[in-house]
Amino acid sequence: MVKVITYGTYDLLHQGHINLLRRAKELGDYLIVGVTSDSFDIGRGKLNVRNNMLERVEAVKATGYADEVIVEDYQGQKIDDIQRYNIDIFAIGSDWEGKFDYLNEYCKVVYLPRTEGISSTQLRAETQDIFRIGIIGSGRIAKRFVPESNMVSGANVVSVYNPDLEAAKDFAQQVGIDWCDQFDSFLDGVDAVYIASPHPTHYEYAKRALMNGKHVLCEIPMVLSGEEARELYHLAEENNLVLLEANKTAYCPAFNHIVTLVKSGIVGDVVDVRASLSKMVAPPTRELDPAQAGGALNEHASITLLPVIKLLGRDFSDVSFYSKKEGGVDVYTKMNVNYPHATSSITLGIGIKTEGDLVVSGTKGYVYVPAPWWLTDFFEVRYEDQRKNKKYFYSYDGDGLRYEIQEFIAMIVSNRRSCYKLRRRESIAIADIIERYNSGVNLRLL
Ligand code: C2G
Repeated sequence: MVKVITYGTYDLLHQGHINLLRRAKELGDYLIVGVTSDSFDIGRGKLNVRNNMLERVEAVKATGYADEVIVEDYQGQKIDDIQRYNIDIFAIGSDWEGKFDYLNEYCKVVYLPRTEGISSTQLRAETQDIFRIGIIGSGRIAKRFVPESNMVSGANVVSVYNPDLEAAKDFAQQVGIDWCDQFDSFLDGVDAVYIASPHPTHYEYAKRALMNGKHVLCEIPMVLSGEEARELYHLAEENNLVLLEANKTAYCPAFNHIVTLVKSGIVGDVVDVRASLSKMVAPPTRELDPAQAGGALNEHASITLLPVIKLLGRDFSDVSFYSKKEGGVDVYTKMNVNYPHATSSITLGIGIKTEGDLVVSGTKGYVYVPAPWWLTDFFEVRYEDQRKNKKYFYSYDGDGLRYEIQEFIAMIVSNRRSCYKLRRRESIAIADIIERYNSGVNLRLL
């Protein structure tokens, strides 16, 4: 019996897939089809897959060509499968010509002709609503947003707003979009906005955009007070709009996995979370400008509080801060967030350098994420008995903004107002802590 194996995502199953499966089946007597798992696809940068794994498996089964369907979940699995199932022929479409020659060592490799003129990418584009996004502010992060949004189907950045027309123009010409210095006409031309302006302006822009029926993706810190955060989420809810805080670590696959592993008890009960983030800056820069809500805490608390709030919750008992200030902003802040059964400490610096790692300590073991932990692509779960340690590797593609843009568009498309990766109440709790700091509650200066 000649056994054949082939693999694919089979999203929005189409005639090209069907032809491929038929040809693969004709190569032998028994066809095994490997369908990629959702997490494997995310890991290899396929963020736009529409059908979930079960739907894709069902679609492949319904073609009638597969004698057996298996799930492909990790890099290198093809070699394991070929040996495990005693495969004679590995078949794949000609778009992969040459890429799987390394499998010749294990079985015969056949590249089958690809069906021209049809693809999942094309089908997704044809059926995808396109959302026109306008960027507010044209600084450093805004520049990264444009290429990252090109990786997400459904997101189309069309214009930039900046009250400083020259700055808007410069930016627009660099990235090839329109510009505007009139906020109302800017809003008229978009379906959604990405707010990347100085921190103290976020609230007003978000409010005006929501009141004008626009979805909002807002850079961190979304706002500087809990009350403002509550008000904006309420406004979004009332107007049936998406408001998402662009806390990019929250949406990256490796960080999500840390949260689910810890929540499922892999390190026992969590008793301590320790996160650090330091990025040295040199003047002139907004991080050192008190008028622009500069300082280490305003700049970095949103990211570093994320693992604390996600893993220990919002019911903290007390928060204290220790800061070293220079020129009216904190260049170093140490923050302790304590809970009845756990503690956490956060070290932030823009004028003090330290190791930027994350450690989540529990009664059975701990999770260690090396610097820069907030761009999570690797972490290790460690135990007293080192033989039980486990390392996890992920890809963190590009500048990482694509994950939050993807989440934002998915929420708009599926009419979801809440995102489990960063709950509204978690974002509010973070804003509450930032507010405490800025009003000097439990703050000691060094
Ligand atoms: N295919 C085809 N004709 C098309 C489109 C796709 O013959 N018009 C083939 C592909 O070449 C592949 C199979 O259909 O053999 C599945 O394609 P995808 O769903 O796009 O999956 P892919 O990303 O190619 O995954 O481990 C996964 C594999 O590497 C392939």
